[in-house]
Amino acid sequence: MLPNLTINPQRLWDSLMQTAQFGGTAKGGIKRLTLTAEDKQVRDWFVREVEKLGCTVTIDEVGNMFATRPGKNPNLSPIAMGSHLDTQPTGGKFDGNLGVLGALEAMRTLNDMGYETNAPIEIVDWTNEEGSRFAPAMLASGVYAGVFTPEYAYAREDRQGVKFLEALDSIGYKGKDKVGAHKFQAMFELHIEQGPILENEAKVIGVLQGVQGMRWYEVTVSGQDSHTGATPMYLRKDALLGTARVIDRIDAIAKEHAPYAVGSVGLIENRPNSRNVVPGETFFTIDFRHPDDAVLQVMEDKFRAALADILTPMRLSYDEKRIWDSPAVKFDPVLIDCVRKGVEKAGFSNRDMVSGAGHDAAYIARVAPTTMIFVPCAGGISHNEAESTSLDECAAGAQVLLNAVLEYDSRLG
Ligand code: HGY
Ligand code: MN
Ligand code: MN
Repeated sequence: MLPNLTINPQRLWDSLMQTAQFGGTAKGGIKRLTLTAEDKQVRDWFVREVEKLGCTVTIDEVGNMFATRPGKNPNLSPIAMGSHLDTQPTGGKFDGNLGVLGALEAMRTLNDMGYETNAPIEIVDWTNEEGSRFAPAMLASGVYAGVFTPEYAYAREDRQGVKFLEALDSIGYKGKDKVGAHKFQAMFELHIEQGPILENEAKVIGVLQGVQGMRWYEVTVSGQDSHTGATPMYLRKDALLGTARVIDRIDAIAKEHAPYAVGSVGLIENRPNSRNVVPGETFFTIDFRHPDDAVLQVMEDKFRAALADILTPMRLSYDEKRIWDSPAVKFDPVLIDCVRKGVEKAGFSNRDMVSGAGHDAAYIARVAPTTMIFVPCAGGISHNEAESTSLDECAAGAQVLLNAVLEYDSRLG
């Protein structure tokens, strides 16, 4: 019979609020871009906290951190609870943080109760989940899963030209462990939903079935800088105008594949960005997502046709490349069942769902049985400094995470 180990909601909340100061913003969010001084602050804090619990910490060559608590049987591969501590530039307090700190709370509870699991239990902090500073997203869990090489990750540059490896070295978190060498037998990831479904249905827990497919592109449009006063409209090669028309078409493509398709342009650079120069060049990014990879392909084909249809008649040239393709993912049925048992034990309302957002779990599912647990966030708002999730919702997620891990562990004994 599994013990009734109850997490400490206030302690979890206090850790969430305490670490929110690392990169905290005036609007109550967090700006903690990966491999910055703020990321180092929260990593240093995390290492101190897990070492207090008697964990051993190993760090791999792209900065993924593994904090392992011993179990009865050292021959059993660890059961992992992972997520990320990096944030968007205008991120919230809970995206990623709840997954790592919820796992910390679960581990603190095991220690409080002196409970010995069969397998070792570990917490994982995956480097650069957000993909905001260094594209693509989930970069280091992708290296761990063999999707990218360490060299590919090292060479990724932010928009200031700083390379991933330089930044990793600058905060002292380039570990010695070969990426992928540190094995675990399962991973559970707790995360906020980042969308409105759970809140709209007044459900507390999302029992995840998988993650939708995602593709990212980069486009450079080239026209001609010219004088806004002296250049007649019919002679212009206005890269920004062409880009604006493409952006509108991207929105239309997503709406043509409603209700699940989404299409966004989030990053745009306009050059020379001077009020009296017709812009000669733009750089912008596209983010397409859909649960069905075949529909994603149709969206991509339409997008590429639109570039030619719109830009060529405007005498604009362009360079387009797909920089990321993360196919739709299905999670492991055994782990999903452990989450269901964990939810039943805790007695929370719940519903099955697929994640709209990307997560490290999407890549880790390629190399180990993986699943996720969601809790609501207010108004479904995330990637926003106003991101908000209540103490009770955070506690519910951490409790289900602990219950699911103990359910899985009990099947090993
Ligand atoms: O892009 C995503 O879905 C994740 O937040 N990195
Ligand atoms: Mn996240
Ligand atoms: Mn995010």
